[in-house]
Amino acid sequence: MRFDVLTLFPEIFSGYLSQSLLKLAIDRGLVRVDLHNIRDWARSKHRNVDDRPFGGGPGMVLKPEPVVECVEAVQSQRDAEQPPGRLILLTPQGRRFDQRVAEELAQSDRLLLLCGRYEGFDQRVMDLLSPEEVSVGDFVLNGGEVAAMTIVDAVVRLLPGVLGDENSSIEDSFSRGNRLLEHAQYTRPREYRGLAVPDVLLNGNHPDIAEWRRQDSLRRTRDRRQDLLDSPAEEGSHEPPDAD
Ligand code: 6GU
Repeated sequence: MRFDVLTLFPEIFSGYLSQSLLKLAIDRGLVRVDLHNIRDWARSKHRNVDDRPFGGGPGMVLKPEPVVECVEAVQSQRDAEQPPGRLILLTPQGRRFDQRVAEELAQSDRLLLLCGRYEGFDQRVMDLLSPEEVSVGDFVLNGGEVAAMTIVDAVVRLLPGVLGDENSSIEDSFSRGNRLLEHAQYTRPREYRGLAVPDVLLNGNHPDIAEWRRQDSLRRTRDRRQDLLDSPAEEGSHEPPDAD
């Protein structure tokens, strides 16, 4: 899968790309991430990419020309038979990103992630390019870069071969097949500062362990995220366990 990240601050991604699971996936040829600096498409001598809003008001607006031309140039980097990829614009005005959206995006061969800054994009960027607008939550970030990293991170771990089998993402919380929060986990020592690991996890009785974990997941979900239990089951997902 190929990601193209269009941003005024490609350096923000550099550390992330050279670390972690993503680095492994890139090295193994499963993922490619290309960074593009929108400023490279600025025309003026001073390479301005933003300007004051018509009508007045605080902050600066990203000019349409460098953004549109950067997107078009990146979209044209492909073989004739390849589709141009899904264009996603990161904005707090967008469709809310969640695990379902991550699973949907993971089906794509190529995503272009367009990161904004300042007070946003000139409306003609959206009018001309018709991007899908995506938000990572109901709060305001200083720019789309952290949101784009969030999306890359969540999507990459869903790609076949990226996680080892032992860390399969299929049972992750919030995925189509699981609307429960994760159960508690313990490791050694068996007792720490007077807190003991539950006996059931120590006796090797795997049906009992599975049942304890199921109940713990359900208990946590009820306490913390009742909304996950209230929302109707999705096509193809398992029913939540009985609430007893
Ligand atoms: Cl995608 N961008 C910005 N700037 N703020 C956000 C966001 C995106 N999602 C939530 N807040």
